[in-house]
Amino acid sequence: MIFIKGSAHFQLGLDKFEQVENLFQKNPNMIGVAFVGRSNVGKSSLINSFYGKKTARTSKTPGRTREINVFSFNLGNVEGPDQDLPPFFFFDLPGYGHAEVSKEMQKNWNILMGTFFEYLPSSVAILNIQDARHPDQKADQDFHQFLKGSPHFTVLAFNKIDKFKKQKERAALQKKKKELFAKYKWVEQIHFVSAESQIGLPQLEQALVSFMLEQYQIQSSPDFPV
Ligand SMILES: Nc1nc2c(ncn2[C@@H]2O[C@H](COP(=O)(O)OP(=O)(O)OP(=O)(O)O)[C@@H](O)[C@H]2O)c(=O)[nH]1
Ligand SMILES: [Mg+2]
Repeated sequence: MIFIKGSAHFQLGLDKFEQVENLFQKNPNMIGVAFVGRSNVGKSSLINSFYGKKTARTSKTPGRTREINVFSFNLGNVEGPDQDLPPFFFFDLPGYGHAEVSKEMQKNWNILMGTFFEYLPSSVAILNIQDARHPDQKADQDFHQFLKGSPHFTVLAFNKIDKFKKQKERAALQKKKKELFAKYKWVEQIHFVSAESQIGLPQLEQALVSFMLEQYQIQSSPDFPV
């Protein structure tokens, strides 16, 4: 079995759309996962939980991540990183739908994100994270309308599932899962997770690892244009 191994290395932070354009034009074959969702849903916490230590900065204050942070990491087995595989990438995105930011910041965010998704290689999956207690908020719906027709492999994760103490709450979320699958046809999988208690993380990790290895195989094929 292949896992996300060792530590992640912070590569760079992007806060200008020209930097985003430049990165993807120079590296059109980057393989990885973009973590995107409303502010405070736990995007940075989930990245950290894959490494068992602090990599991405997290905070109680929504809007902590203000730029696109790029991390590289290795895949490997229990013995350690597989040196034959290339580095893979996680993109920690600033949260969307944050009401308290200024008009100017919102405009910058729109341009930055617009450029990001326009240039994002199809070898990068989109992991949309939502708060399990408040799924499918207006900002999430807007994001999915924006995503519609995108060629990217898209997965939805409901985070903070540890906050659910009652069976009734879990049942309601199961119902929501069905509803959202029907509504957002481009979503391939829905996971219930907790960055805090680690529930569901091995399954989510394997889904992301499978996607990344598949992309690596596609790019290693002799038919792949270089
Ligand atoms: N109970 C619980 N709290 C969580 C979980 N994941 C994250 N949190 C908390 O939620 C808060 C926000 O987490 P972040 O990881 O900073 O959220 P983010 O989505 O990166 O936020 P922005 O960078 O502002 O967009 C922190 O106080 C975390 O400790 C979880 O699974 N369960
Ligand atoms: Mg963050």
